[in-house]
Amino acid sequence: ENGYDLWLRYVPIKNKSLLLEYKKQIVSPVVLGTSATAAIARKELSVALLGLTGSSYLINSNINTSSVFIAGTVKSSAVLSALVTKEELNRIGNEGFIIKAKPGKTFITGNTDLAVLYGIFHYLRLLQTNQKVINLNVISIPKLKLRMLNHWDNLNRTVERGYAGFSIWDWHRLPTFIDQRYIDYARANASIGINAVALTNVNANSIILTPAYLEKVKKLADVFRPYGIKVFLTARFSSPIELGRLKTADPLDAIVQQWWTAKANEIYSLIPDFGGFLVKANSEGQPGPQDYKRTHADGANMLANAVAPHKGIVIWRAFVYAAENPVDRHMQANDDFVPLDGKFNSNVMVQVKNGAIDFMPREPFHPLFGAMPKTPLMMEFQVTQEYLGQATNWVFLAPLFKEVLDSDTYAKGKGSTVAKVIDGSLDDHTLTGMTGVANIGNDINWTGHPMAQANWYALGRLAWDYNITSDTIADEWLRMTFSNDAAFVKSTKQIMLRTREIMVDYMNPIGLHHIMATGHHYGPGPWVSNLNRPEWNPVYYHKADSVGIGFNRTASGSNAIGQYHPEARKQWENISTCNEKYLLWFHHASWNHKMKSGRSVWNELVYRYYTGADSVKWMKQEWLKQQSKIDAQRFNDVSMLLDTQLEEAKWWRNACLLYFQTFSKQPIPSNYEQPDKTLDYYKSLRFPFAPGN
Ligand code: BDP
Repeated sequence: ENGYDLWLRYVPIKNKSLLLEYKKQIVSPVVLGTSATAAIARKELSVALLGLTGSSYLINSNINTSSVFIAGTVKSSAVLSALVTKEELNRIGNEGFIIKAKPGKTFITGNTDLAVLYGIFHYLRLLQTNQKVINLNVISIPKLKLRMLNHWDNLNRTVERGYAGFSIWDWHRLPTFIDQRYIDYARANASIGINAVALTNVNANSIILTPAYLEKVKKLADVFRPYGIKVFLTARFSSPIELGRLKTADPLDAIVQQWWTAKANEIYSLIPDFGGFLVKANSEGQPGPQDYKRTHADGANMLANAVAPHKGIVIWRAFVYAAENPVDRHMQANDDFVPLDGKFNSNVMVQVKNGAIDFMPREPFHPLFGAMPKTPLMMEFQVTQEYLGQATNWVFLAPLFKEVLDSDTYAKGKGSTVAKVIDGSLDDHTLTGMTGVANIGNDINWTGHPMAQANWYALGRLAWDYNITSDTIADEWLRMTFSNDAAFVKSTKQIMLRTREIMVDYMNPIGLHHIMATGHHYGPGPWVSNLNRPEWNPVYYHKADSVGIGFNRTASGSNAIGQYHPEARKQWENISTCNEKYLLWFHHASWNHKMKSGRSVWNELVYRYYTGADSVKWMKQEWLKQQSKIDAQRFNDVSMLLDTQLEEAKWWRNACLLYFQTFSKQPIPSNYEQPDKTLDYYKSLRFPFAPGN
């Protein structure tokens, strides 16, 4: 197997008694409805049942006397509407679904055909993961409205921070040629509830807004629509100048406003359900309203006005930092955005990265969560592994996502978690959402590393319901993607659940961050100090010197910690009680500062870097035991990548320790295998064609 089928493989069910049970439950299956979505649901069910049971099923569109498996909207049949209460129907909204089963009867229903499709995917997941389906009483409602992927795909098909080949959007052959891959992509997203995609890079190219490209976008939107997926585009703020030949892109200029209104009307005439614009402005050289001395709110509201008549929204990113903020880049988003709380139009969401720096292996939650109660905030996670080993390292991201979502902002007292900020419940917002920067490319297995598919899957599952545990997500995904073999699932799940901590240990232990190499971000570069802007240099972040290491962000330092609510701060502000996972994030600790383990900071770093790298050996050993359990191709792919991962873990370990040792002046204790190369060797490494740059 090459991985193309993702978690939708539908292989024969081996457990004979379960198979018998399933066959009894599924007789003369019916999926009611005449829409394209209902037709997709029928097709999915027939493909899945053939694969899973080995028998071919005709999926009816009408109920007959032998039908015991009935799916459809409540409006489509009295049998279904009798099953649910008015209250339930109100509660489930447009996308939630209900599944009820008792021996010999199964019903799947909701208010829309899309909800029914989601219900069918849920039901198929139960079969794929070999669960009992005789008695079911499921009500499943998405916790977030927008469950999104952001593709950082360029029009020339390179993918910024993409490690799985080139973009799956074949702009050259669109609009006429519809690649089967678009359909398979939409289907995979629908299976996990993803309902929105931004097709283009946030570092936007205005060409996407030209008529020729909008025709292409329309075709993609047409493919995605029956799968419940809305299309968004990234809007380059200077487009009125570049495309409209205007002299300015000032958001308060009436001609500029008219230009955007006309552009929005043009887009909606082609794509009536267009989602709206995603915007990166005044960040890393991108144009924006500040170029005209206007605020982010001025910029966002201008675009929001243009899409509002069509019910579109604007997603405005809070990832901003400028060279003029020398003290601490950590603070700039709050400095810029908190004063704007309450100034954004009602169809604007502000999209915030999970942490204040940049998708590091571990960051404390972003202080904007809990600081803008009047503004709906959208979560931005990075599914593509820019800073987490790119396409060679196996890391399961659900634990990272959940760590952030479960963090308590204390904005309205204990229990004001980040999850409650983004689901709108804390501050009473109806626009809610979560996005992941996609890890998808045209590699045959979609995501480069076969195990990285799990991160796409996890993003979708958690956007639907952030209460699902990492364990459950890994379990489901492994069973569907590889095998239901109990021993395989148990061992491989154990690996998955540990991967993130292992990676933190060999890359960024005890709160280190942003110490990667320049540009491509591949591998370690803690020594880098020669880049133009101070906050691009790793030395700015670790601040190692003869006394110690770490960034003092407490009141005696940059006081970035002051951007958090006092109760939240408590876990970090005192060096002797600080949660050690974040020690060097918030403190400049002396080399001899004593950790809870009894080790000094230096010895703790040594211990973590070595334990992390050694744990990759353990991952490999455990993986090798799975050889007989799965197909040879994917087994071998993962084995080879684990060899690379081990080499890279040692590289991180040796390079970082040798470099930090020049400040600590302390030895790597002799019981550890000593680095076999010099610091100069690590510094001399160059990767001119590293991907994703
Ligand atoms: C950084 C990436 C850069 C992105 C930027 C962003 O290195 O390629 O453009 O974030 O999110 O992580 O805008």
